[in-house]
Amino acid sequence: MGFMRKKRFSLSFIALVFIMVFGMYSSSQTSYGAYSKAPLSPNTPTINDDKLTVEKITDGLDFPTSMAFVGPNDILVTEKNTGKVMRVLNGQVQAQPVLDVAVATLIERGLLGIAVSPQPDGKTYVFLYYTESGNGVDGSDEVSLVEPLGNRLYRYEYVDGQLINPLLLLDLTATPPNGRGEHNGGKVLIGPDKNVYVVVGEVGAHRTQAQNIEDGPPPNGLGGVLRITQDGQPVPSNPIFGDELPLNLYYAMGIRNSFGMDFDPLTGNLWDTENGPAAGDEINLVGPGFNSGFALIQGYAGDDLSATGASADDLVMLGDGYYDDPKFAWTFPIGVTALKFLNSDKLGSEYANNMFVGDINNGLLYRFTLNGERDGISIKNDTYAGNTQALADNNANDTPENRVITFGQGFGGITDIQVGLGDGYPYVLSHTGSMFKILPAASESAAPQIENQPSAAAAAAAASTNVAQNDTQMTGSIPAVIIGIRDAASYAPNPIEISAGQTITWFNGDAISHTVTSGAGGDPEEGDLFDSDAIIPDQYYSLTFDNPGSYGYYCIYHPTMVGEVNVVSGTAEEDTAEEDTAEEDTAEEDT
Ligand SMILES: [Ca+2]
Ligand SMILES: [Ca+2]
Ligand SMILES: [Ca+2]
Repeated sequence: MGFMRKKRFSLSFIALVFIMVFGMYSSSQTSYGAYSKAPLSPNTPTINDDKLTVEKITDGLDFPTSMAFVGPNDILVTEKNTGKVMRVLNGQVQAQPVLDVAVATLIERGLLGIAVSPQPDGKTYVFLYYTESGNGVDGSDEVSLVEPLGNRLYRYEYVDGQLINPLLLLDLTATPPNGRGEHNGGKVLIGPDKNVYVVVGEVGAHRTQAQNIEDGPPPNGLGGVLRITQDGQPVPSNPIFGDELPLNLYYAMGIRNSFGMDFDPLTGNLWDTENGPAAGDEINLVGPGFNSGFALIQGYAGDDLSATGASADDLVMLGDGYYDDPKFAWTFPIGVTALKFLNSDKLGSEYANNMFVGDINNGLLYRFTLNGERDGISIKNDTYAGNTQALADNNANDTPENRVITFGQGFGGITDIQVGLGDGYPYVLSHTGSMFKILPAASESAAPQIENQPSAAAAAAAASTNVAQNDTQMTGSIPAVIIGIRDAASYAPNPIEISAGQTITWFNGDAISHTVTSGAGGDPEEGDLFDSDAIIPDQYYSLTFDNPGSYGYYCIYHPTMVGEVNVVSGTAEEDTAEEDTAEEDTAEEDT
């Protein structure tokens, strides 16, 4: 999973860097599908509880990654690629940024994390984590190969609507052995102990003892949750893994990458989400000394999803390190992101202190309930609909199981979830630039109307237009259905036999996003002829085939899903011998 704007451009760029500089490393895990993100639903996002509704706060942000409240209806938002901290005040994105830093932007690099900490003396500290540009220019790593300065944590003071007096607290390498700008982590939290917690991934395949490589170099600060004081010092009581820098900064290690963590408001326990490669997205209970198992174990150790044959005994245990299995795992990738406990009962007592989790591939919002001891996840209670029995193993090992834990959908890929200061409602941030709030359907919103927000009537009209577009797409079109991860039975019918000039419309009937992408996984020409990008659940994708031939296709998220379209000469049309043999109908992108 990840954050990339222009998939093909960046991928070819990365490939070039790879060949020039890093030829000794394998690229076998490079699948550009890992960077595809869910679009917004053509209609409004929805919650699977009729008592609740979704209100749009704004759609005026540019790839927002994290947010933090500085007051009621007053939110600071980080933008990944501009390096700007924007202020959303009463639903209005303020014209001038609160801060504008220079960021490296390739793939998952950028301005990634923010945390706010009011001080006893009345000051407000704001902590920012970002990949700092090497030459003061945003995106120079993508455009002109300028090496970033590092993944850095700064402390600022928030004074009169500006962030001033930057103090560098942490300086981690952003240079990836594999040449890709991935796995920089980024979430920042203030703990119940007032210390600063930041999560960082393995930054493009660094391999040290923090990635459980026994004979590897010592940990270099990557691949874990780091904990420091608000002045940037090691926490005095911290020799969890060891007492020398940078080992004494680690609170947890063995983490491939993460886009979400939060403290349980009832117990003070830290929880995180972690991203598997092709399998094994996780939710973890992160105690001091937690070793999540990467790069030897991802998902449940017993499942051996990484096919290493490793057990917990094979991991590198420094100091008081310990291994624990995830408390929940997905066998199929969803691109898990934000994690937040709802520390209010404003949605109803059944949701108080539930854990909410987002994803980037599907635009889904998940809800989890904890067990009585709050040291595990328990999906047995009667507030879930559907087959909870299939989730008694706390393992979503087939896509339909995802429906049980899905709380809402249509948000576009989710990058952050926070609870409103003052109103106690969950706020959801989407890479698409939108911010939403979830609230009781009958309740009046405290936020004032936004001038540039379409009226309810206009929104309804837009929705009906979308329906009409879909109907038009369907007219005269050959219907097909995306079933799920079922090898050659993933798409039905399969193969599809049509005549040149005919259009196929695929409907995604599964619980998660899939794609219709030409070629096959690992094929260097994958996606060259056509690529739907993420088709979210219950949405359509149409494609007209003008030229005869046999076209293999697959899902970039789940390359075992394969299908074929066989196009025979139509009576009405000649083969036009165009270079492109397929023409995409991108109606759903118009919204
Ligand atoms: Ca900037
Ligand atoms: Ca793990
Ligand atoms: Ca299961």
